[in-house]
Order: sequence, then structure tokens, then C-alpha cells
Amino acid sequence: MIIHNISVFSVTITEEWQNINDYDDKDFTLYSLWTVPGKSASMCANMCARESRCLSFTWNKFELRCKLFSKIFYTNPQLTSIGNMYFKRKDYCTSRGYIQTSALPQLPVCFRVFQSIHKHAFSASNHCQESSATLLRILNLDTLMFMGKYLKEIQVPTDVFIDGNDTAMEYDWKYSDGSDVTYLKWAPGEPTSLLCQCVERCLTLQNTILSLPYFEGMNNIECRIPRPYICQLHIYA
Ligand SMILES: [Ca+2]
Repeated sequence: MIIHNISVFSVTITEEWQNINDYDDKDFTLYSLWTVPGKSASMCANMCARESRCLSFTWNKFELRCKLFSKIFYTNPQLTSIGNMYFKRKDYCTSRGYIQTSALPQLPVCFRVFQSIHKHAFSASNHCQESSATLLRILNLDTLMFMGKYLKEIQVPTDVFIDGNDTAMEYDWKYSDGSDVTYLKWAPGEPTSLLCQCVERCLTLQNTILSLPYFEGMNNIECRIPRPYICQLHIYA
């Protein structure tokens, strides 16, 4: 893969060229914001920089057109499109105060732990949404293990809220937008509410047991008790 640097007028767009001659932007239609004529990559960059939803774009040097997208793509170049140069916003995750994992092994995760501010589950979810984020959605074992290790490193002393609740129907876990939770990896003995004899309808990463550092998976827990929480920006596709 040949990576070139290219100068664009906007400082918020990465000058990154990802083997673009082979890039097929038809794969990205789902996240397309709009398609407009553009005489240069710089013109596209300036349009993208003025639109907060725009995270990346392609410029087709033969058709002289810009396609703007609401995601940053991690995909393999295809052989079906000629002349597309792909650009993405530079360090978008970290510039927002978030942390970007490496690919895990699919897409990176852009997350931020709010450790000192404790909120109850729905207030935490609202706080994430103020930044166009959601509570963290863990989609696979790699992400779960990464987050467990990270929470240990920063010494979070209690369970932390992630996205998911079964408030509508017990054991029918939904994300905050109402869609199905697709991956659940319970800590041993969970989900249960035997210890607290209470109603536990919100999802956490279990981080301590009897005040001892511990990590083994997810826990259902009371929604109304303020806790640390993790937000996630869904910027990769
Ligand atoms: Ca529980």
C-alpha cells in the first residue's frame, strides 16, 4: 500500500492517502452525507471541515467530485473504483478527549471513562449523548478484555456503567436506542440480584467484588446508584 501525504487547506483533515486508486466508495453509501462537484481534494476538505458530521471524504480525480461521509472507514481497498482519494479527519477521537484503541481486531473503539463524576445509568447515558456519543457498547471478547485491563490500570474502584438495560422486559437487553444488545459476557454467577435483593436492570463491567479488584465480565446492577461510566463515539465503520 502506498501512503502519500497531501496538503489541504483545512487543518482538521488528515493529509492521508490510503492507496486511494483502488478505493471503492460505493461501499460507504450507508454513511454518505452528500455528493458534490469538486475540482480538488482541497475543495472537498474545506466542505467537510465546515460540517461537523463529516468525518471523511473521497475525491474522485477523474469525475471531479467529492463524497462526504459521517464515518471513518477501516476497510480493505477494492479493485472496482478508480481515481478515488480518501481523506479522514486527523486524530478525531483523541482531539475530543477520547481514547482510541488499536483495532480489536476489527474496528478500533473510541471511548472515554468518566471516573470522578458518578451518575446513575440514564443520566450517564444522557451525558454521553450530549457529545453525540452513547454509553460504551461491547461487541466482542477482544473489546471486553481490553476494557477490563484498562479499568484495572486506571484503578477504577467500582463497577462502571456501559450501554444496556432490560427495563422494558427482564433479561431482554437493549441498548439506549432500543436496539438489541448483541454481545453479553457475564461475570461468574451473573446476571443475578441475590446479593443485593434489589432490582438490577442496568449493565456494568464488573470491576470489584467485596472491594477487591476483579474483572471477569458484565454484571446487572441497580440503575439508580451513581457510578463511573464509559462513553463511546461511534465514528468508525
Ligand atoms: Ca448483578
